[in-house]
Amino acid sequence: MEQAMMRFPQGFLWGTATSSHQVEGNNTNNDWWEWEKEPGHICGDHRSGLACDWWNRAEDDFDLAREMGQNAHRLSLEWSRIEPREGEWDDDAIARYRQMLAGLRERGLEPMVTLHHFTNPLWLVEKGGWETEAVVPLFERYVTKVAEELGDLVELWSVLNEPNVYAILSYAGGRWPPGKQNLLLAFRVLSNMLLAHGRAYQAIHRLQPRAKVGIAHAVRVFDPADPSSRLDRPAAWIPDYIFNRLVLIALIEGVLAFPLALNRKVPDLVDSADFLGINYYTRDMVAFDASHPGELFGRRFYPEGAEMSDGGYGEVYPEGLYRLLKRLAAYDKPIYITENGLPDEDDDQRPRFILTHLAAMHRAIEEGVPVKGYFHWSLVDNFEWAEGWTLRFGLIALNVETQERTVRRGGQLYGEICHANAITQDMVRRYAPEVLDKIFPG
Ligand code: IFM
Repeated sequence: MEQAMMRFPQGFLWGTATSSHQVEGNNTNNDWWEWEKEPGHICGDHRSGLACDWWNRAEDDFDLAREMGQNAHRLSLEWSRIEPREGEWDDDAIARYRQMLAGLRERGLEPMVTLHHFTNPLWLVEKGGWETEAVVPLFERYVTKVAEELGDLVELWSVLNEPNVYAILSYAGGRWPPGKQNLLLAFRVLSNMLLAHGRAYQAIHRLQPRAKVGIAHAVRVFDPADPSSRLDRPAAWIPDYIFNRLVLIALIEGVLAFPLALNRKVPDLVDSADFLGINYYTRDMVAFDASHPGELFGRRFYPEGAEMSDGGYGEVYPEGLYRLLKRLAAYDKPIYITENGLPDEDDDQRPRFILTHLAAMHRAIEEGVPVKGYFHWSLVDNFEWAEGWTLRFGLIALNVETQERTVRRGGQLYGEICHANAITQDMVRRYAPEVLDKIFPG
């Protein structure tokens, strides 16, 4: 008897995602490198150091990705390498990126390139970073240079990674450089990033009319603790609006909505996403709480009894991916899942996580949501920002001291799925039999 199968559309992109500072090593010329030096900033005072040594050996991991049957990879370029001093380009760095992108293509991996993933050149920080609109033409100049030099190798651009997360953690939460705690400043930073996105979108299209230019936008589910409560519902609506929707309003309608601005219309931003990339990890329950003004009166927590990933990173909630995809379908844009994954060092959850999230994505696709690709975070364990090396997201485990790699079971499963462009009953039986009935009911 033929076994039941979940097939994915032909030409579907299967990949993983990484970012420059987290994998390259020795990114000494950016704000994170400086930030890491200060005791107390990073868990265990870890440093990114050599990271995964991609500056010297990314190709070894590209080989592993190809062996797993992947046909795409999302990576980011390090602005501080390409433009180490204001207005000066490093030809060797650009050449190395050319080599990496060509290396991906040679292996049949379609690159998706991010131009800003949390780190900034030190010279930019000295000029005020993202706090003033002066950054917008500077970013546009960098993006133009990159598109001129590398555009022949790249068709998919996810210009900014998670501008909402960057603005909040760096300027309101104070946990990331420059460590500020000022919500109004965070909104200003987010506005400037969105303005920069608009200019970058136009600049890339001037040079490459057929390129697909989008974003990697972090989205979360915010559910009211009590759905019937007249206080919990708005308490959950507010973070949904600020975290999820402001960015979408900007990229679709071209409007910086309140509290970013008073509905400022920005022509460069109108319809400035050829696709929507979403980074999905988890959901928050939200209860109204008058004693939490800093969180806009919404106390956030994980549901009791929820399955949590390592270090309390978040609830494992695959249904959230389905729900968000259904919502995003309203924007009528191709969608990529530009990140999805979990920290799970011993890999006891990852196989199940992959299966249940991909099943949720499949359900959305079957119902007509135009999902074109999925990039798991991440290919290999890497430097997890303020959590240092304590959280391990890799399909491949990394021994940071020896640089030795070991493919986890989750990686083996992902490889089988990529090769088959499908999930089979047999895969579920072998990797996570406990969810067989959920994934293939009946
Ligand atoms: O490691 C990060 C990545 O840089 C951005 N998205 C979330 C990942 C896991 O926390």
